[in-house]
Amino acid sequence: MTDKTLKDWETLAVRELNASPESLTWHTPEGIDVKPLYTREDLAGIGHLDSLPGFEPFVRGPRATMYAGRPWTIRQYAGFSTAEASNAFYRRNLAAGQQGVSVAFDLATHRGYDSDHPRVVGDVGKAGVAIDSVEDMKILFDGIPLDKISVSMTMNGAVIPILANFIVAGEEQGVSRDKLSGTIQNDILKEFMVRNTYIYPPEPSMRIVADIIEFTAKEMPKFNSISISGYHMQEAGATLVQELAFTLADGREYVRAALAKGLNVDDFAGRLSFFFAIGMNFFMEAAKLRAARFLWTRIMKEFEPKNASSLMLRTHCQTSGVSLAEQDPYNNIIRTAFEAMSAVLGGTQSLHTNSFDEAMALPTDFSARIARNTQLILQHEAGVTKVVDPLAGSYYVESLTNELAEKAWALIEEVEAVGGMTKAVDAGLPKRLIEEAATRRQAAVDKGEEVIVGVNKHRLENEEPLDILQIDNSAVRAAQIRRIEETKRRRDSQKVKESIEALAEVARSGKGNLLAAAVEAARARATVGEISDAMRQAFGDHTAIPEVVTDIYGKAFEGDPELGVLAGRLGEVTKRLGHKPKIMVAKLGQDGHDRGAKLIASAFGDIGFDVVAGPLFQTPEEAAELALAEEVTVVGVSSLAAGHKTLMPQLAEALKKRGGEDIIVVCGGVIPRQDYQYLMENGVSAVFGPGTHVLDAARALLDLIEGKRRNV
Ligand code: MLC
Ligand code: 5AD
Repeated sequence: MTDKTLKDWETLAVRELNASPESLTWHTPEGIDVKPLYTREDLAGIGHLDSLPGFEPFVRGPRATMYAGRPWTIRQYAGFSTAEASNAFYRRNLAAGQQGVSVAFDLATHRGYDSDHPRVVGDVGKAGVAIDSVEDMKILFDGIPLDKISVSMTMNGAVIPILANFIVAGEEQGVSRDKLSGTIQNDILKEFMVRNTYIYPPEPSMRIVADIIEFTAKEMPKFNSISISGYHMQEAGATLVQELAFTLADGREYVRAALAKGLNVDDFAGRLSFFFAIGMNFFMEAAKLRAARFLWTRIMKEFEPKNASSLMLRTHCQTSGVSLAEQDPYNNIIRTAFEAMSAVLGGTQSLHTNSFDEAMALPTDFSARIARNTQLILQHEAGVTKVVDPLAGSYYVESLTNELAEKAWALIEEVEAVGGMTKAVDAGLPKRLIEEAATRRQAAVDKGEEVIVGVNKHRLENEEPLDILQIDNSAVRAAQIRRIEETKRRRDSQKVKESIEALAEVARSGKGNLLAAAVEAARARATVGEISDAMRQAFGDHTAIPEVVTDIYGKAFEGDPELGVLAGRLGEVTKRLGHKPKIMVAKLGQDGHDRGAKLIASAFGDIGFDVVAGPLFQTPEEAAELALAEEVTVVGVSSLAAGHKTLMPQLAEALKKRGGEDIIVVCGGVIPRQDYQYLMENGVSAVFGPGTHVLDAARALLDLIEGKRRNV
């Protein structure tokens, strides 16, 4: 008991600070004002406080006993090179304590291209494993019993051929589809918003989602039909409120799509699952998961389900890739451990912890071991599994849970007001809000308002080189092409033709289930590319028009002397050239991660450059042609999927061939230092790694344009 009041505390605080305690309030990007002190008074009016785990609204967790009964699944996302190499990696990791499998496919597969397609030369086996047919899928799961180990597959664009291949690989392993447990991502709306591995336009894409929900509801009772993902929104720069709201609004849209197929809500809702990012805002991230469960119950109630499981939000979490730095990379181990703890305190069902080499390359055995052990130590040593929802009752966390829920609900209502998520996505609403938030955040980091240790504070003078995983994509591609040829030689081409035609008819007519038809084609050894093309003919391709937000970065730096100096130099260069220097921000190959590209385009525009935002998925030749047509001074390529060593020299060559050797070529993104030399020797004038200050990049570009640093 205490006789002190909040007023007493305030008086004491003023004495300590010589200022009002309100001056300590942290104004978060979510628009939440975090006070330095929370008390019982902050709990007034919060409705969920006395709820129990396992019961609605599930704030305290979907299961009654949570980790005390069964800990979360340690499910590390991985995939690289060939099916053989990835299979061996999975088996090593499972033997060392990993509990579930999660497959990362390469970008060629994501976008429905076989490894022999000319558009994917730089992508095969790079950011994930290359899968062209059932033959690859069988190798991928060789020795992994699909009736015992649950498998998540992150696939959205080419979701039909991949899930079909998985079902057939199970069959041929002796596991019937009703025994397959796992999850398919199958969340296309967020692809149009942020992740960009779509293939078809929104409408047929939504049909694909609904067909998969229908098929799994009827035939795969243990399989989660969708993983409704906010992860990529946060990676693209969304605030936690945006991540929460848009993800749940997406979920609502998928429920409506499934109901429109004539399904009964209780036949599928229990197998909808979620996926969130867990960044560095420790308490807010834990609160976010609690708020997500609360809101999902509210949303699902509208559909009047009978089963409690239909109201329950179950989720996977991944620690945040974008929170990790290239500089002083061992700091990333610490960041990831805090994020993992936050996910666990929030009550996640399954978790991936990132590896510390994240900002440079895919994990090695060593970095994967540390990432996995972070979770094993949490499960076995930290005591966090013993008690359900240990943060409950915390004035701060309960208050945050409530505030996040309220703010997210307001945004969900905004989405409803424009007619739901498909319409909102069509209108570009969420994408714009996320890109604005991302640009604001970058400005805050560049200004040092947001501290990243080792990047904008306490930076090391000398960075030690790091051993990273290197993948020889031309060798992988050659091996894949050999297997495609062999598979095509051995298969019954009549059967392939018939099954592909049948699939195309299901696509065209709108009658029948796409996945059911694709299973027949996959069994006949039709390839991922052939199955995707059969649907492409009926559905067409989706093409996004690149749009760039303005006046956010520039505003944040308004009156800043550095920006003034740059603007002055830019003015001189403009006079000398007779026009503003024009930069084309390009994306090559199937790499759709465009946060960095959008940021640069937006910030450079604000600084005063003339900016052309190139479209996604260009070949080097297409990019060169556009650069010449636009008469640009500089082409800046943003590369996040490791295609740079193949694609950058090809771009330089393509420019030269067309008489554009004067155009300066630079690149930035996830590029390991080991590759800088190679790039500089092959036509690239400067490389900007992760953590580059945007104004530094602008300064370096002006140097290059003024001829000071050409080909250093
Ligand atoms: C759980 N169970 C319990 C229990 N807790 N039983 C008794 N007591 C308890 N306390 C039961 C569950 O009911 C379930 O059985 C079984 O144990 C497994 O538990 P789970 O909680 O369902 O875990 P899991 O199988 O791991 O499923 C988690 C999930 C799922 C529902 C979130 O969708 C999933 O694994 N998602 C992973 C998604 C993923 O890895 N994505 C990677 C994206 S990477 P039953 O019988 O009820 O099922 C990415 C990056 C990129 O996207 O961009 O490339
Ligand atoms: N292997 C392991 N992790 C991967 N990620 C992406 N691709 C792979 C892969 N092939 C992780 C990174 C990235 C996030 C989207 O997923 O952490 O930031």
